Amino acid sequence: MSDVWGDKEYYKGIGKINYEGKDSDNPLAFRYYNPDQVVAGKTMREHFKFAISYWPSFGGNGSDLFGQGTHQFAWNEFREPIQAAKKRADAAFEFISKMGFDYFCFHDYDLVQEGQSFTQSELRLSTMTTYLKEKMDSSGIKVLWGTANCFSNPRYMNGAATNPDFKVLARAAGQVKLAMDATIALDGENYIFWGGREGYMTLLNTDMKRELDHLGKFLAQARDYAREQGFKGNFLIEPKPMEPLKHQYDFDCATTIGFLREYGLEKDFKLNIEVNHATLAQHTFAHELEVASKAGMLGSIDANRGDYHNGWDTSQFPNNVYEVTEAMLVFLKAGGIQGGGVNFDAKIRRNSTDIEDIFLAHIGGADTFARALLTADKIITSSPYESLRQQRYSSFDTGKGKEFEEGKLNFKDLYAIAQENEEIELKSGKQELFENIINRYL
Ligand code: XUL
Ligand code: CO
Repeated sequence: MSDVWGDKEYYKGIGKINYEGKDSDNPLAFRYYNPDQVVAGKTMREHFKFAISYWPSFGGNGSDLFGQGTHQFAWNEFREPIQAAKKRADAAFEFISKMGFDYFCFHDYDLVQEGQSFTQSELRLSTMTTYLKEKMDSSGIKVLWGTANCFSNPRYMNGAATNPDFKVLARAAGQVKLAMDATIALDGENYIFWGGREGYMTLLNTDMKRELDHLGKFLAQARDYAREQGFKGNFLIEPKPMEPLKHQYDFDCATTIGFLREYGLEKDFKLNIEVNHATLAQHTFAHELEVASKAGMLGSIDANRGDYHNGWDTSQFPNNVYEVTEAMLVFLKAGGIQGGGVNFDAKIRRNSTDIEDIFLAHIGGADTFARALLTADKIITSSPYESLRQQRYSSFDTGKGKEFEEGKLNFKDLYAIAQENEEIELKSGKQELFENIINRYL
């Protein structure tokens, strides 16, 4: 094991996290996430493909706008960029192995600090790609997705692919090329675009049509480049309505699907849905999954949660079993996610300063998803939920309703039916019954 971790064990005293069942009192054990347990025809491991996010778990130190870092972890103490990156990778691989997860996700400059020049960044990335490849080979840990951070550097303050300055757009393209090269070299299964600065603060200085046309072209060229390099995975867009910008172009799933179709990208691109982004868009997580699933674009999930009393992205670990169960109903009915997995894009709180806190956080998140999956499966297989839902639409299963669905009636036919002027009986939507079914199976 120690060759996977490097020469130092960072999480001393914490061993492999195992499934111990719901009656276990051990806080460092899974109580619901049993990787090899089969639910609806697949193991939990296959359903979820749980991934660790490099950036919230190994990128920050707990600092916020009001105070300096509180996470004094040993791998954070190195200053020379390559050495720091290697120590961080050692800690990350030790953590992922101990969690028993199979995947991680990264931004280019999570792996190593961006260089002073483009060429220096390219060199640093390639050094780290080689280092990670060895660790992946010896541990069996894989890349769920890679991406480029085209939002932190000041050059992207007015956007990356939607920047009004062509030089910035070209620089972003160069950066995305390198991030794609790294993802492909590490056999990454998907490539993500989160348009952190793709949007605007005020329309007064913005040509929206031109910006969106540029974004459409940029994404098409990026796709063509990666396909030429043999990349077979999904390209995924991660919608978010606001923060950092006032208006982000990928507001929510529906908006993003419209954009992808307008620019002819719908065959290669799917969606990566993040729970807290859904909340910020005033949607439920389940709603966003349903919109994506209906369009055949349910590609991946960024798992976290927001705080209903705050209006910003708090990225806490998932813990609301009721809500995740609603989401797992959509997930199971869609036959799971296509190509992606469940990536914990969540961070421990600033005052969670113990070495074990990051384990507790991921255990809680995995158990929430597992418990919700088990509940959703029971609801689908043993409750009247599915038949009650179908029954609501039964007037379209026979007679004139069926003819309408089959396109055999026109608007005048509907008028004629209306003229028959039959008394229409009120039919209850039974919302409370549906809600009670979820609680009963929790
Ligand atoms: C930001 C966010 C990103 C993306 C990847 O809110 O979710 O971390 O997941 O760029
Ligand atoms: Co995310």
